[in-house]
Amino acid sequence: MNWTRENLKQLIVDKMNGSLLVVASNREPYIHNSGAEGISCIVPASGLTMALDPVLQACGGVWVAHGSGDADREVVDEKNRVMVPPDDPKYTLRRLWLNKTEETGYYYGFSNETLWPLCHIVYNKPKFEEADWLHYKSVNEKFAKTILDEVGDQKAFVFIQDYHLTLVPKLLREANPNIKTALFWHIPWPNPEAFRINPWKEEILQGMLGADLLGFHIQYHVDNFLNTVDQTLEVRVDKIGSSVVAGGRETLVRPFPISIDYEQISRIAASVETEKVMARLRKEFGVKSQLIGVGTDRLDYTKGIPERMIAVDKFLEKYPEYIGKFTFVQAGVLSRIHIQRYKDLNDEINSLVERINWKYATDHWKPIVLVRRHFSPQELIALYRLADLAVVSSLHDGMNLVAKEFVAAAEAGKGVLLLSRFTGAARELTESLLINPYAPDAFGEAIRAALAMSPDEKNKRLQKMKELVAENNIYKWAGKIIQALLRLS
Ligand code: GDG
Repeated sequence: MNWTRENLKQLIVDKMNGSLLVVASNREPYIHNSGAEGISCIVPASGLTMALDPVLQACGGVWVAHGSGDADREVVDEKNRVMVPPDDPKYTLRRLWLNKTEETGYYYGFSNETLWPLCHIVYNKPKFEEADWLHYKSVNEKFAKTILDEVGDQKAFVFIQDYHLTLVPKLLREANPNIKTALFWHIPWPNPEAFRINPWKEEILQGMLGADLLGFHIQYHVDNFLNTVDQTLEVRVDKIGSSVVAGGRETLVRPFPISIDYEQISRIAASVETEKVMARLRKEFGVKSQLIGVGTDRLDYTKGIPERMIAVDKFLEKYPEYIGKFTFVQAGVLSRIHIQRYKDLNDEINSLVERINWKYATDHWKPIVLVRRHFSPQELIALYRLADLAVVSSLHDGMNLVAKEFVAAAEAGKGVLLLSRFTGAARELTESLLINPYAPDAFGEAIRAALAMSPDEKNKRLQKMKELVAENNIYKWAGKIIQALLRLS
């Protein structure tokens, strides 16, 4: 079956029998901010939003999330609801509010200084502060209450996102056992040895096991999760059936590799408008060189951005004939900047870029252009389209959507993907140049290999990956999860 927005919609209309679909996530899919020209609305840079917004647009329903924009309160009704997308309303966004203390403890603290480093094995020690944990618990309760309010006495499926909301499935089950819930884990699940240091591991696992279905990107994360549960809780783990049985209830645990809207991205990529945006971006970046490398990420220490800069240095050192001919454009939106580790990363990237640019720059050229601003989806596509190579060098990543977006957008015969082996995407995109970001010399060689590759070889590799991503698109991901959830009801 070829999954499209249309047949996903059909599946939901046919099978949901009037049940409500609720998505819950920390981050909202649309943020309203006020500026000099009044209120504007942006789509935040997150894999999750890129993935789920098309799904809700296709099927309607409610998205419950933290309202984080400074004009968010101004556009909602008395129940904190607003219809989105603003220019073509398709579904309800229900916002909930967090005060500064809650946000600090739950979001910056427990979610991003505890669970994020705990699950990404990148040698950054997690923090375990009891005060953060208490805020995390109370914010999870707030989410559960808001979801229950939206559901009322309707039949509902609730699709919960990620590590911010691990306690919500159990809270929903206790309050309303008729609701069917799935939780999708967007980041890696580490091995039991890594997870066992978490002082609240039992409560987190029990919270998650309140769901009927737990999804991870790849089988490896499923196996790690089942092993973690096996070693932590007194429950029955069925490794063959891939489920956990506790208190007479079963939670299925399955891999669902997330993806992108291939069709939409490739259509925008081939448009005349994108060509104009490409020319504008070249000008903005001041890039005159023939060959362009591109990286686009949230500035996060898991994404291997310094490692990428060092690889560019190694490459130019070994192949000086590319001096003046190759420019690497790193686009990165600042992320989680209230956390010291992220500030340090930002400083580290600045000083690396400064050092490398000083080493090689000529009067009219520098090797690395760092652009720290938010790009529109079309600008991102234009950026991919400009690239002779794109680098995804995560030290550890659940999936990595940038890799798949690049595959969809890139020009066949021109673009080459360098992809870290430590991403979920590496399991599917095997025609990329797989790299180990921890090995700078070999990484530098891979840049050279990409640039020296024949157009024919580039074309073959990219076409194979395009076919794969076109088939395994975001609608398939959502459709498979929803089908699995519906089968349980
Ligand atoms: C988590 C997991 C998993 C980036 N800059 C801009 C922008 N982006 C978009 C990209 C892409 C998304 O943000 C980033 O997605 P990733 O998947 O690469 O990474 P995370 O944000 O860490 O996502 C990850 C994902 O969840 C989904 O499950 O793949 O492993 O860590 O879509 O294009 N978007 C816009 N402007 C930017 O400047 N509009």
